Amino acid sequence: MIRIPAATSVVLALSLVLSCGCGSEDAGGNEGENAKPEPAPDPVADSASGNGPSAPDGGGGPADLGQPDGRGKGILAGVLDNTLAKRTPGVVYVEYCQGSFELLAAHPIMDQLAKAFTPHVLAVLAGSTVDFPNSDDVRHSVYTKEGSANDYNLGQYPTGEVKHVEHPKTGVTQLACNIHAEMSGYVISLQNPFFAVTDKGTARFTIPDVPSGKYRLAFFHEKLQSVSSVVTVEPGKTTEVVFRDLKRK
Ligand SMILES: [Cu+2]
Repeated sequence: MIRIPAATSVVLALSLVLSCGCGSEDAGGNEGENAKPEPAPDPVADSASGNGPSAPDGGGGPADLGQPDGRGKGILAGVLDNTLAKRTPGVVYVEYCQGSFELLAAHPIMDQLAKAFTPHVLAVLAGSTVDFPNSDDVRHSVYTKEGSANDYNLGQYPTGEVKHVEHPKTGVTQLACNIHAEMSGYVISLQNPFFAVTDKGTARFTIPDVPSGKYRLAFFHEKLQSVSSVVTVEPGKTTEVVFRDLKRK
């Protein structure tokens, strides 16, 4: 309500995406036709990086933001256009999508191998139980850093043991090990299953089967300030989104 400038720029971002989307119906990977997201104004960027992924309730977006329109499903694809994102993965996600979503039957896995959390970044639906095996030949002591969305301390445990941890809250949970200071990992828990971890080397992402409608698309990357963009998913089509001009945290 108070953030009129934010609302204005959301509409601007939306019109950019819409106008570019019309010309790229069959464009696929055509770089020239890509929609360019607007960097989020500071308040949005702050809330995205400060609170992690969350529902945009109270935000200044269009009233139908996050509401599937029931016309079908489409694909969100694109790239975090930044060298740092090519080196380590990030997570691109639909911030809020109305609906209730089933957890995967199999628990997502955050392994420990060669003194590293594997994968480095794991994205899950909030409420998921994550399995933490120790597949390494040394003991580890997993705990979460201060300010994490989900807090836990698994203590020390040896090779072959598995711990199971629920992640009820949405947001960023940063992992560390008491024994190996170099170990670092992230569990990103999200409100809906429309997310993807970016590919190493290219920083590209593809989110399939997104219900058609308008959404706010955001990302998490450990070294980059988060920005978000309003995107439109059309039935049977791919909406290409390029996050440009990204700033270091
Ligand atoms: Cu360790």
